[in-house]
Amino acid sequence: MDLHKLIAELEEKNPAQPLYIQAAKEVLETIVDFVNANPKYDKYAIVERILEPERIVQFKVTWVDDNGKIHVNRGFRVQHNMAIGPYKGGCRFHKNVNQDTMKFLAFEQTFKNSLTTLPMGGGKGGSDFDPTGKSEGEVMRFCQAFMTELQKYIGPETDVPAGDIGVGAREVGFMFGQYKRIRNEHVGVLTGKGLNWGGSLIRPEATGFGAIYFLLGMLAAKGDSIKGKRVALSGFGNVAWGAALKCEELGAKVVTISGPDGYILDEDGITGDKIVYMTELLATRNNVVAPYATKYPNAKFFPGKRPWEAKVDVALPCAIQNELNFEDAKILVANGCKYISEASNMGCTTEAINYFHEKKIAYAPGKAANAGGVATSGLEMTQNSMKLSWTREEVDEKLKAIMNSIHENCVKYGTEKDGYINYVKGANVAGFIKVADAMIDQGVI
Ligand code: 8G0
Repeated sequence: MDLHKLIAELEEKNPAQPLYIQAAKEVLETIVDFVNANPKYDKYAIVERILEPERIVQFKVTWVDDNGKIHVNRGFRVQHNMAIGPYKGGCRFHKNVNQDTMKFLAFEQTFKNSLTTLPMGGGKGGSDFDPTGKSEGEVMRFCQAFMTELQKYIGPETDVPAGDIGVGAREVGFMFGQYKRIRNEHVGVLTGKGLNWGGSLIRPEATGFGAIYFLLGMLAAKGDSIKGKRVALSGFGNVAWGAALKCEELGAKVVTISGPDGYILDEDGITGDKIVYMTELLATRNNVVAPYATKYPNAKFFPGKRPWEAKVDVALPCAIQNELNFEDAKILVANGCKYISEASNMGCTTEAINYFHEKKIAYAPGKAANAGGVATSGLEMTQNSMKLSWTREEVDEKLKAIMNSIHENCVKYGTEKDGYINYVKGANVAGFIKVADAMIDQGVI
């Protein structure tokens, strides 16, 4: 493959889509040597084909607020690649969502889902609907209007959405209800469902748990341990919550969480009832973290700042794409941070990642470190197909085994001559191989 030509074409074909270009460029740059060493991929034009989403649907979502005012939002579903299983990926409701966001997330999802070892293709969806401050009735009407369109394109063997930023168990419930009403089928068309109507144990915790299980692999690879490590989390949603629970259980000390309004530094550690309080904060849907410092006066609130200025050993971005930039990376490293396990999707900018690599810091990209979320969704799909429910222990064992296998694959394809593990390269090459080989087997389609 001709890397420069492909990047030039990528930029030309995707004008004004910087996130998609960022995600795709990173993959191209890290798989180029592998692809050029294996001519079959060029023969079947696999790289060119994997760069093009199989289908993008965009639709109008019209809904009425509590005051009778009519609103119009955009809904999206990007069905990126179906080579190894039905499309799978969450739905994000966030004011910044556009086609670029959806394309980059669906592209990353294809590689991530491949890494999980489970049969899932890559997809992503969502809307520019902003749930901040919306009433329950407004959210329900929005979800119903969204699903009225989306249901045309999904199904348990076709495309299985789930939640993501702004979409939790409540929204999945509203969407499931509407799908069931329209199609008259109670099937596993969504994951992240409630426990008594097809959901899986551990799914809410899975992304955070998985990111910590992956971190255990990163630590072990350096002969290090998690005990006593100081950890900075960003965000205060589902992912940060799961990570905080697992850190407490394993003896690491979480000292930060954050929101769009700033970050909290709690030197006493974010444990026990404070982790429960994170879920209460989230449930207010005000999208601010400041009230934590009122409830726990020993903690400090830094308005407008990000948690990466705290002195920590481990950083876990758990919020949103490009939330950790070059300046943040420099401060983290200067303060002695040695491990970054990315729980958000594309949480670090390209410049931040390059800096971590230059300084030989262990950095795991989201598509490896946060794959536990979608992996557990895959386990939910299996339970739905078998019409049974596994215990907490059974799901947790499988999740641990999956995260271990992803770590091993990253080591296999990402270890450099000096022994440094380039997790970005490892994840991209390992994720690529499975999808690419399946595409070759299935012919030119
Ligand atoms: O379960 C899912 O399909 C899902 C939901 C939200 C995010 C992700 C992800 O892998 O980023 C997956």
